[in-house]
Amino acid sequence: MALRHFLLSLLASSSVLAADDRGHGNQPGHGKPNPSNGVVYKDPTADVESRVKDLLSRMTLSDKVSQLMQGDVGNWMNSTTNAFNVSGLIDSMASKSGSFYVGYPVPQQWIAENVKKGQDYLLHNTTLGIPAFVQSEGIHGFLIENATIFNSPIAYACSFNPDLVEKMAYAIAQESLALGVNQIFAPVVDLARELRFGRVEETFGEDVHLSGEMGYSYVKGLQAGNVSAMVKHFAGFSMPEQGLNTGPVHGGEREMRTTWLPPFKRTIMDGGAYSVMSAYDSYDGIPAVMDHHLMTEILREEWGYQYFVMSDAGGTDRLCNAFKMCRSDPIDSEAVTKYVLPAGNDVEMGGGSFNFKTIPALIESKELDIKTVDTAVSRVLRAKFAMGLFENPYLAAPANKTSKLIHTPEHIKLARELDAESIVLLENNNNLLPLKKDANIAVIGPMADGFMNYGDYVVHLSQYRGITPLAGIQSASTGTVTYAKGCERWSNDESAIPAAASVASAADIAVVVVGTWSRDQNELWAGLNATTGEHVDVNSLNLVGAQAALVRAILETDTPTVVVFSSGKPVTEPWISKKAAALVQQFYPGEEGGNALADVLFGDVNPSGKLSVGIPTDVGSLPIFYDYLNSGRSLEAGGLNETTGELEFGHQYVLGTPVPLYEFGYGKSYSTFVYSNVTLSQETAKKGDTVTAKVTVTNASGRDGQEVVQLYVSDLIASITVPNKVLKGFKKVMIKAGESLEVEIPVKVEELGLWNIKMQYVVEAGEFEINMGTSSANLTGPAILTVQ
Ligand SMILES: *[C@@H]1O[C@H](CO)[C@@H](O)[C@H](O)[C@H]1NC(C)=O
Ligand SMILES: *[C@@H]1O[C@H](CO)[C@@H](O)[C@H](O)[C@H]1NC(C)=O
Ligand SMILES: *[C@@H]1O[C@H](CO)[C@@H](O)[C@H](O)[C@H]1NC(C)=O
Ligand SMILES: *[C@@H]1O[C@H](CO)[C@@H](O)[C@H](O)[C@H]1NC(C)=O
Ligand SMILES: *[C@@H]1O[C@H](CO)[C@@H](O)[C@H](O)[C@H]1NC(C)=O
Ligand SMILES: *[C@@H]1O[C@H](CO)[C@@H](O)[C@H](O)[C@H]1NC(C)=O
Ligand SMILES: *[C@@H]1O[C@H](CO)[C@@H](O)[C@H](O)[C@H]1NC(C)=O
Ligand SMILES: *[C@@H]1O[C@H](CO)[C@@H](O)[C@H](O)[C@H]1NC(C)=O
Ligand SMILES: *[C@@H]1O[C@H](CO)[C@@H](O)[C@H](O)[C@H]1NC(C)=O
Ligand SMILES: *[C@@H]1O[C@H](CO)[C@@H](O)[C@H](O)[C@H]1NC(C)=O
Ligand SMILES: CC(=O)N[C@H]1CO[C@H](CO)[C@@H](O)[C@@H]1O
Repeated sequence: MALRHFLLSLLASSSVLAADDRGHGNQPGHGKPNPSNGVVYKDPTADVESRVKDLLSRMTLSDKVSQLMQGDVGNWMNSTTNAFNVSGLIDSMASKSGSFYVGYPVPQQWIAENVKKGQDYLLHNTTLGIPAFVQSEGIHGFLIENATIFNSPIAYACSFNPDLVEKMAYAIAQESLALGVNQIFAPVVDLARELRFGRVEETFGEDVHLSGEMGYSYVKGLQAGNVSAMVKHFAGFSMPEQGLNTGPVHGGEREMRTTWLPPFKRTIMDGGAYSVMSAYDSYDGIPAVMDHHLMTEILREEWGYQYFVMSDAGGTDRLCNAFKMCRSDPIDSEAVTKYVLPAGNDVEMGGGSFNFKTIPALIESKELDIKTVDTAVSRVLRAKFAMGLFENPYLAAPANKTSKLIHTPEHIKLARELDAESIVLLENNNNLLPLKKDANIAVIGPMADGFMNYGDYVVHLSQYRGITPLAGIQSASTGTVTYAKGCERWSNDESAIPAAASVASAADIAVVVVGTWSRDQNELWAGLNATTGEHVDVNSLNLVGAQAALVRAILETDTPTVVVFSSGKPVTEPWISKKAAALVQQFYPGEEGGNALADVLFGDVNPSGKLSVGIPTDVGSLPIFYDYLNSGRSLEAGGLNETTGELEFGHQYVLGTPVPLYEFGYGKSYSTFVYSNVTLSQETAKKGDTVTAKVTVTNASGRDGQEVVQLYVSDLIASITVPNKVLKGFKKVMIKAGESLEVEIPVKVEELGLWNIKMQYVVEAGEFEINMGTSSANLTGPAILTVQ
């Protein structure tokens, strides 16, 4: 066996022969998969490392390279006719058999059938029978027609409910697996720290801790359902220069370690994720896809991550065509491979030049060490063995069972529950909300009807399926519900506004739904208008087109008005906060969004969402995250005096404020929660201790409600500049009307550290302030913890 392996490697490593010999081990074979008799890698009782080693020793160089490039079901499935192209299958599997992508907007069974054809071929028609990762998207629902669409990550992060997120991910796994998909490109644990960036909606918001908890829960849920997670985008991706997609990110090692990496570490290491996707950007001048320090020194050597990293679509080519680090016309594939593979990016996604095809030539010319290739391949195989893919490669359900697995009543119910818990009540003057069911309601606005305002990463034509705000309100109301669009979301045309105002005037209550919009995975790239989503960045956070005029006109009627922001990121129209009777933030909904909104508006659900991202008064105040470093956010605000109409000049800013209009963690309830002071289980502690902080929360209202109790820590004196405060724990609790609850949140002292001037992680002795409360700016305390 060793000799055969040696000879085959020699053959495959000759660049001339390699072309003819591509995929030797994956060439059509004859016969069934070998029973495991004596073959270690086929023996499920053997340990993973032995199986990896054994299999690797049997692989030719081209077998190995084939594990490192992503294939695509489009090579054997015609996505308009479902015609099977057998030579396309054989061809594709010869060079790209480790994984293949199936995120096409086609009928469900086309995917199931063609996944089966791919896995069948690998198992029965190749010598080694290595099953593939079958990959698709799923940040808020599996990307296939009629699968359950949950609300966007920026939204469900507002639920502060990790249990529901875990259930959602488990549901996504069940729906994916029903068609044989075993790997999903999610979760996204980038942080929304640059709100102009189009992909804010794909994140869990601005906060390090919340993002880590959401990512962790997502991975736990997905992988419990036997689908592997691919955590993205590693790392530091989402604060691009000028907010422009894939633009350079500025920052240093300390910021990387303090802010960007902790959510990844929590999600990847504690969550046990089987794969990671590298990011498109460069951070401090180093493209993530070739960042040896990040992917090898930190991810592998410091954290101990055992599995693989895959580039994003076309991400490797960017070294030449975006970063100008190699010749781009034609792409210098050898240069790309030499940058990427030794740095620790093991697998190349499609969408680019498949630069890894040059691996054999680079081995031959000794520019690349075979050990580097073996390491990368081992990581891929390790993930496959660890998740049980060899034992259970056919995960798809029979066609006549998929409807019991996909878009089930339980999943639809979960989507509604999660959505309702994610809605954030921003204002509720004179307790206008909840509305009476028999009120006559005028529903107004372009986001209220006619399409579903989903965020990006939904399958083509999804917008026509789901419960709109109008439909949700209609089905909950016992009164008369009228509707006027008022304007198109993309238009300046104000001509329909007066008619909408008349409709509002005739009703008891007006509900105006305005905001931003994105597009599905096809339309987004087809040049259609949108204001958020991947590669859709803005330099203003104001309402677009005639929407602001529409809101103004409705607010000028005598009808009490609820404004709903249906959006993928904060909208900055502070005047609406002052003038509207109530203001509700519903970040991009799921398919039950209209019902969830109605649940909250009519009080069937008491709102409990808290902002996963702060809302500034204006785009000019960015960044708006609450955990700014000490010395930040000096305040001497100026602005328009609303009483006198005069300008009042300040300095920070001259005519504005750096303070968010609504801070991270903010959100009202129909209940009123009163916090007692904070106590600690111990007031002095050592590094290894876990201290429990306790606060009593009283529901001083006649209505049961859920509250997200938040705990923030401030390091009072530190050897470097640290954040003024950071969220270190939260707990969502139900408190019955009139009752009090003692809420305990553990704080691990080892998590109170910082990256010191020598770039070492240390917990410094001294005093830490612990505050608990209802938002990042409304806290009780402090309790002082002295770390010895
Ligand atoms: C799919 O089939 C149609 C109809 O035969 C053909 O026009 C189209 O080019 C095919 N698509 C691909 C990607 O081969
Ligand atoms: C089938 O696949 C082969 C090999 O990839 C390709 O050359 C051919 O154009 C494909 N045929 C069709 C009809 O798409
Ligand atoms: C999706 O749902 C629609 C409407 O219920 C139905 O017409 C269509 O056949 C479904 N498609 C699949 C693939 O289930
Ligand atoms: C795979 O092998 C079987 C026989 O074992 C054969 O019938 C089948 O045609 C092969 N499939 C392909 C795509 O070559
Ligand atoms: C996951 O796979 C294991 C092992 O094959 C199996 O026992 C379990 O039932 C599977 N769970 C789901 C949800 O598919
Ligand atoms: C489902 O299909 C399988 C064949 O794939 C068949 O044996 C089974 O009886 C079918 N079940 C139902 C409920 O139709
Ligand atoms: C925006 O896109 C829609 C299609 O979704 C189109 O009907 C409309 O004309 C476009 N408007 C502008 C101004 O681009
Ligand atoms: C606005 O001006 C009035 C009258 O000078 C003053 O009493 C009030 O404090 C000002 N308001 C603010 C917010 O500065
Ligand atoms: C702080 O939150 C409580 C509810 O817990 C609320 O009653 C109070 O008005 C808030 N204070 C401020 C300044 O927002
Ligand atoms: C905190 O609460 C305890 C128990 O209710 C009380 O004894 C103590 O005085 C409170 N401390 C402060 C500073 O309010
Ligand atoms: C209806 C009800 O239970 N109301 C109670 C709400 O909570 C306050 C404060 O604890 C009590 O005083 C009310 O009786």
